[in-house]
Amino acid sequence: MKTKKTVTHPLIASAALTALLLAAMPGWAASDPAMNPPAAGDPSANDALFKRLDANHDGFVSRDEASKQPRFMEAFKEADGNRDDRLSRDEFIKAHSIYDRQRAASFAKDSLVTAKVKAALVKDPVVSAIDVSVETTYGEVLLSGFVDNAQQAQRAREIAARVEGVKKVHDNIVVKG
Ligand SMILES: [Ca+2]
Ligand SMILES: [Ca+2]
Repeated sequence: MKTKKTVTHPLIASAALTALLLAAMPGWAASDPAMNPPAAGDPSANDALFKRLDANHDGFVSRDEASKQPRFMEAFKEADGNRDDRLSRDEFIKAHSIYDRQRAASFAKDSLVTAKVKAALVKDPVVSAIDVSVETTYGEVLLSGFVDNAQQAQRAREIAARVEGVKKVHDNIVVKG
């Protein structure tokens, strides 16, 4: 697959591609407030998240309302003590702290996966010399950067996919024209 001449301004092309990719994968938008909610330890932060999720302002966060927060449902179920499928203010405090704990555990796992993928890429003779950056979110790896040919990109994807803990590989690698 040739990309020659289509990429006249690699940086612009890359930015456009990144924007496209972010649109396709909302989970990757690091600046999205839903992905970076305030921490549970701070009561006013807990209040702010509650207000944001309680869309109909009835003083409860319903299952439907909670689904607006990515990966919140596990904490929702655990914190819904009276099993009425909605979180009261008190239940929400518990849910928020469970959610924070899970996020912290995921971040730790993700940094480990990132380190392992980088190490695997460095060891490979085909891709060691190229500049590919690695980001991991909930076990999903995003590779980005520039390579000289499609084989290098393919190889980087294969190596990343084989690393333990990698659930999925997203490819944002641009083949230089
Ligand atoms: Ca509500
Ligand atoms: Ca409840």
